[in-house]
Amino acid sequence: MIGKGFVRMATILVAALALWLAPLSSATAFTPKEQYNLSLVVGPQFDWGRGAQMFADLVEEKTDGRIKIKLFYGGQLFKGEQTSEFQLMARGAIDFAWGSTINWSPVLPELNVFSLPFFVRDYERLDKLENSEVGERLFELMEQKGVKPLAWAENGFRQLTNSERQVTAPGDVSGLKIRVVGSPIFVDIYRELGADPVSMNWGDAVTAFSQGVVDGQENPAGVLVPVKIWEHHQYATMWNYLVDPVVVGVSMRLWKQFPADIQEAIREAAVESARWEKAMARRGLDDGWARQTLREDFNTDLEFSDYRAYLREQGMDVTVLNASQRRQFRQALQPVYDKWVPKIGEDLVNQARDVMER
Ligand code: X2X
Repeated sequence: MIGKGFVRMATILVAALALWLAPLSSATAFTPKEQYNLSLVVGPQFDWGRGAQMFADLVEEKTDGRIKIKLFYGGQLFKGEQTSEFQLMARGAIDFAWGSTINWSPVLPELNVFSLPFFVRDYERLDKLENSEVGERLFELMEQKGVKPLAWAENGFRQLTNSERQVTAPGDVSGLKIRVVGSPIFVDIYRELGADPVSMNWGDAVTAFSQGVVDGQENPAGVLVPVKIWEHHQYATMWNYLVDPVVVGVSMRLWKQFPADIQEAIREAAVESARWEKAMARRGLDDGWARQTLREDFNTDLEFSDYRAYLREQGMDVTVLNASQRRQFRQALQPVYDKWVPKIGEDLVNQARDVMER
């Protein structure tokens, strides 16, 4: 039998030890690094880059200067190899990123649900998808693989530009040499249309446009303007053929080290900056939400307020495809569905279809 005196003594000892350790543990549990890095494929003049800067500023403000984030543009942190961004984050070599789902899709094939051609048709359906159980499931998959996603931002619906001719039907793409991102579904899409797709990292792509190594490329309006695509390509086909969301993410290893109040501040900063950046990326391309949000919620000074009009003012020949023209392309691309739906997961694709049509 253990005596009462012993129990009392042991209790006092444990309590004393706990008191002694308590201040120590809260003081040493979290000391921020002097600076955290944030990875970006593009530069500071893109909506995407400006959104990331707003995020960094808001994080610093909301954490009273404890968390400072420095932006690394143009793929510096992944040495230009954009499809390696996700894994570098998972390993903790990259702290934060505003990462394109296309660039992360080689690690997470489910993200190709956004790259199925003519699947996500408009902003309304995209928002439904991101805010649904499909969006949640994609976020869970990212977490499981080592990246904590905080908000959906946007590169945008991708449009085709080229220097040879206006594209309105599948046959028009045939024979064009097109720069595509290093994600295999893009190669399949352009092969199926009879084009000659060349995978290139973004940094090399810009050089390739200026040297005329390729006839065309595909990117959202928010990328076409800062690279002055009209200097290389006269024709733009606005066909919203697939969409490229951007995820504001943080390395899971790092996320777990942050105390709850810092996590909350970072999450709020991500949601707010992503909302602003989405509105920037959608200027003149949606039903009016974008411009209204920029004006009323953010009081943003805009250099221009309509992407399509701006491209036309630069002398581009811009064609917006109608529903029946888009349907022709969709039909021509059925083999891409046959190959890619099983890789993405048939149940996920069906769930996405249901969510978008709700
Ligand atoms: O490389 C591209 O085309 C870009 C900038 O849009 C992406 O990072 C997916």
